[in-house]
Amino acid sequence: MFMQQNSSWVPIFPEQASTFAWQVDGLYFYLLAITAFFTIGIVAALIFLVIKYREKEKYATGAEIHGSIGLETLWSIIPFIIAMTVFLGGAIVYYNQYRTPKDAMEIYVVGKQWMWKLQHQTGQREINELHVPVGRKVKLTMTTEDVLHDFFVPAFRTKMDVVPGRYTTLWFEATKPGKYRLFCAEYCGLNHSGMGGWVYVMEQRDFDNWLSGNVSGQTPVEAGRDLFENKLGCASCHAGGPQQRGGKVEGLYNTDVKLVGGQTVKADDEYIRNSILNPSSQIVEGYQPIMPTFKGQVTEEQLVSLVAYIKSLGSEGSGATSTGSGSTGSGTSGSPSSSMPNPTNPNGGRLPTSQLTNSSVPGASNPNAPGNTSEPTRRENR
Ligand code: HEC
Ligand SMILES: [Cu+2]
Repeated sequence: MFMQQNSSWVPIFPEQASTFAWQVDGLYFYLLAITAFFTIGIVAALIFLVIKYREKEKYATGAEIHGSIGLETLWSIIPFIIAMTVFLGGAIVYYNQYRTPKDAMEIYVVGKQWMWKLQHQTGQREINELHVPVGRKVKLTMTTEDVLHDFFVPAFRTKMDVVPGRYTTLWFEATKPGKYRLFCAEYCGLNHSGMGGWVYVMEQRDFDNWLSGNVSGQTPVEAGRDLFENKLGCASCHAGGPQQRGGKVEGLYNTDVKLVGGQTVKADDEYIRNSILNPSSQIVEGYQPIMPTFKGQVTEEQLVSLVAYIKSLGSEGSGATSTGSGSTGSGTSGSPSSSMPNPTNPNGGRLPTSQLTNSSVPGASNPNAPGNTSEPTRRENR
């Protein structure tokens, strides 16, 4: 069904298959053209002058030249203008590539010596293969279980480091159905060269078929909810009732969190990940530093799921409970991003942190706080 596409208008170049591929190539050829122009110009001038002014008479002295303001200004201004056009082109390409659009469909990527593990929001998992629809913005949220890797699809002209202990993102919009090479572009050990695969760009209808033809299992959101409520027992502290030891995570995503010490941080993927692995590094104002670390108990894929779950609660406001609600994104309708709204509400229905300064009963001042039935009332003992 798929042909490997390696035809291109420049023989050894990979095909252009993303919206910004032509921009990257354009900039690249512009640089090549400037380099070629000056290299050829200088070498030609050199040869010409060497011949023209070759020694004709022994011990002749040359004419003295005392500078020329006009000439010097000119050869300063022209390179300046050329350098600025290169800068502008680079800035435009960079801006387009590294500012992730809001309406992208999200895919989670975990690198590992020596493979790529990918998961769709509808639950389908892939290894060393990625299926995406053509003409849709796709955002990859990436991390690694071990060492540094780098996700690189030459035909899309984009790549991004995949860094231990962090989330990095990369986005693209494929423009042509086909099968394109995927590489790891950061030396990562013995089998680094074999760490690659294929990206399959499909028409939307084929992609929908592909999604529904693959067992989806749990979606990241469902897996995250399961971990949160059952497997890891997060809900015993975070169920959201009064007298809970930890705050509600509903509506947390993308809000500004006030920390002990006066700092404010944005509750993004990175923050949530860090809250689970290093809870004591960022203590939320009004709470005790009693959350245990889950380092070593959760895999990167489970962390991704927990983040996806907390994110899915983001836009639901303070009336939601942590049980039963949340995304039901198990459908395979081919529209995964619409089942996972990206919350943009700056406060997300969350309590303003200024109301949470009473440390013994966080959330008690919220009239909408659902009663906590899953857990008998507990008090801090300190
Ligand atoms: C023993 C009770 C307890 C458990 C269990 C617990 N937490 Fe926490 N958690 C807290 C407390 C208390 C805080 C606030 C203090 C802090 O920032 O460390 C907190 C903070 C957080 C924050 C930052 C919240 C905010 O409002 O900014 C997140 C996210 C979080 N926890 C997620 C989890 C997840 C996910 C789990 C399960 C893997 C979990 N917690 C398990 C008590 C707990
Ligand atoms: Cu690698």
